[in-house]
Amino acid sequence: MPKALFAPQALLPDGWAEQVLIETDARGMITRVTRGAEAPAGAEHCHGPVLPGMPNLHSHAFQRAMAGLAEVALNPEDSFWTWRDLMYRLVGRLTPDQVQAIARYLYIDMLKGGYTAVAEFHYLHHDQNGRPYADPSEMSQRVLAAAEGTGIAITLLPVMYAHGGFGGKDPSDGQRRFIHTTDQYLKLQEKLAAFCAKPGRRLGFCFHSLRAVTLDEIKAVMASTDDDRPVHVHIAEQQKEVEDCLAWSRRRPIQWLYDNVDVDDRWCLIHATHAEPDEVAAIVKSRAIAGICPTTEANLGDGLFPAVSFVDQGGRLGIGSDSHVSLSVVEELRWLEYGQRLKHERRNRLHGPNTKHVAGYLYRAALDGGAQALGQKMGAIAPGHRTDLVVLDGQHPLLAHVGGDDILGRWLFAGLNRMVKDVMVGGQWVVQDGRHADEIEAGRAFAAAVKAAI
Ligand code: NGQ
Ligand code: ZN
Repeated sequence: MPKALFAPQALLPDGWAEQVLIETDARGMITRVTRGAEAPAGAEHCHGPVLPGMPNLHSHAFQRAMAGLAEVALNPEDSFWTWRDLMYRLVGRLTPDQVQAIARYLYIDMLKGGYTAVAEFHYLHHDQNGRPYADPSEMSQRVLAAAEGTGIAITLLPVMYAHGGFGGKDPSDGQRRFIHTTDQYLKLQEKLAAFCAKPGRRLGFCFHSLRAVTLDEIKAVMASTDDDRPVHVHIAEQQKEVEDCLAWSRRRPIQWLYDNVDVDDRWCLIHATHAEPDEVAAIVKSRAIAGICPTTEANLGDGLFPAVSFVDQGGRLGIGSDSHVSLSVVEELRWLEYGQRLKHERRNRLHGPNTKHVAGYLYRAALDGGAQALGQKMGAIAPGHRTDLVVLDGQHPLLAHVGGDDILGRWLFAGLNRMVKDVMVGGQWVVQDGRHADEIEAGRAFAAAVKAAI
């Protein structure tokens, strides 16, 4: 049904506005936005500041099952790689039912944290023995079903994963559930294209990392279609990955990618943590998105992306919750800025040419970068965009007497998820008064799935 929504304050593409009327069509797309309007009879009133909902550009849904359980110093050398061993143990056991239950509850928590769309970087494809399911798209279907049931929009990124190290090394046993030949991968893409051709869904290409695919494989996948599907890849997250890439090719991972592949604005480089100045400049020039996952990068001891110089040059970025140790827009954006403050020993590091307001810059940049990375028309309260909205708690004392970007400053630097009151995706309310209609039942199913799996 078409809707008329009335907001006391709303963040529009050209700034904050008051008394805003947002009209939508039956498909949940915004048709008209009027500032300084009167609320027409029958309009739904939003009881607080209204923002575009945030895209989450990087998720491995199943990892929510182990979030917080790997924080035990079992080995003095604990690192990303020992965490990965623990993660592979979980991977070895999960069933399709469990993956769906875990993803469903995860996506509800994402909605409650202010995310209205997710890019699911999905590589758990096969059964426990590494054999494709009777329907090879089984696991992908489970992830799509989980998203649909919760109301979150999704860009599904089925992952091409063929090798266990640079130069086409054989995969390890722990990776058996991820592996495709190029032909198998392209068949999976073809099948999923039909399922993703509906509102709230998008399909993209995805290479797990340069460790997992060869140049020929990248080229074959990229040549398989001329549409503008988004393309995601993990890159340069850990020093060991950089060292291994140098040993193999005498190039660093980002350097190698730009030397060999035509990277453009369809691409999203996940992490890009260890980027040298020439690599930072190459990413900026290509207009690719840097997909930063601050809480996971901190949790895994990755290092800090050179965000200050990237942003100063006009680089585009977005945020992802990745391993899901946090499901909060607040925490990702706050730690993106705080990492740079701690590194540079200065305040207010990330801002743009049009705003010196850090929270205002971060929120807008992550909206634009996230929408580009997911390849969906969202991230703005403007005609032609999906009606994905977050309504903050207009009664919260911290939000009283502040306006404009100070609203974002309060929320992102002094607030918490609790300030998210209502959330709408595609014209439907999915969170109201801080709750999702299915959260209790989905929480029980999650707990049962995790109990059986770990
Ligand atoms: C992943 N996760 O694929 O889930 C990776 C770890 C790898 C993060 N990098 C595994 N956060 O990179 O090989
Ligand atoms: Zn990842």
